Amino acid sequence: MAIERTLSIIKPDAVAKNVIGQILTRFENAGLKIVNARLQQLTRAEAEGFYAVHKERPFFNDLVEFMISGPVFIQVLEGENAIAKNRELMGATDPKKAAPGTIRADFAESIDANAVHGSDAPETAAVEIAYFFGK
Ligand code: RTP
Ligand code: MG
Repeated sequence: MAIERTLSIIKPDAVAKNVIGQILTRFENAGLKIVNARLQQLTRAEAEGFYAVHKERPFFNDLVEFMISGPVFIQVLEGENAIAKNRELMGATDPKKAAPGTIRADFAESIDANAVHGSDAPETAAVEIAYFFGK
């Protein structure tokens, strides 16, 4: 199995709920290592750049507004199959459809305020890690 790195973001709703630690514990218990991290208030330009792939989607403006509504906790997770493992821990985008015990099932409010982001493929993981942490 490959050792991968993935970008994870604890979104403003979960930071406001004071559950950064509980979410990081889930990553750690699943064998993912936090190899870089910081708490940051995103600017509008940073949020728009990060979600540029969704620029034409109807939810883009709401998504950007939400992502700048408060600080986010951004981290790089490393481990075996880190990208898929993180997506599994997160659960489905819509918390109503997320499997019981997943981060979104337990901490997310709605499809908009859904607690966490995780890269969805090796290519996007590399781009997203470089976007926030450089090479
Ligand atoms: P993420 O990128 O944040 O890890 O989430 P994801 O892969 O599960 O979902 P994606 O399709 O990449 O969408 C990015 C974020 O946009 C918001 N969204 N809203 N209202 C809607 O229909 C809708 N669809 C997506 C969510 O916050 C989602 O996480
Ligand atoms: Mg996505």
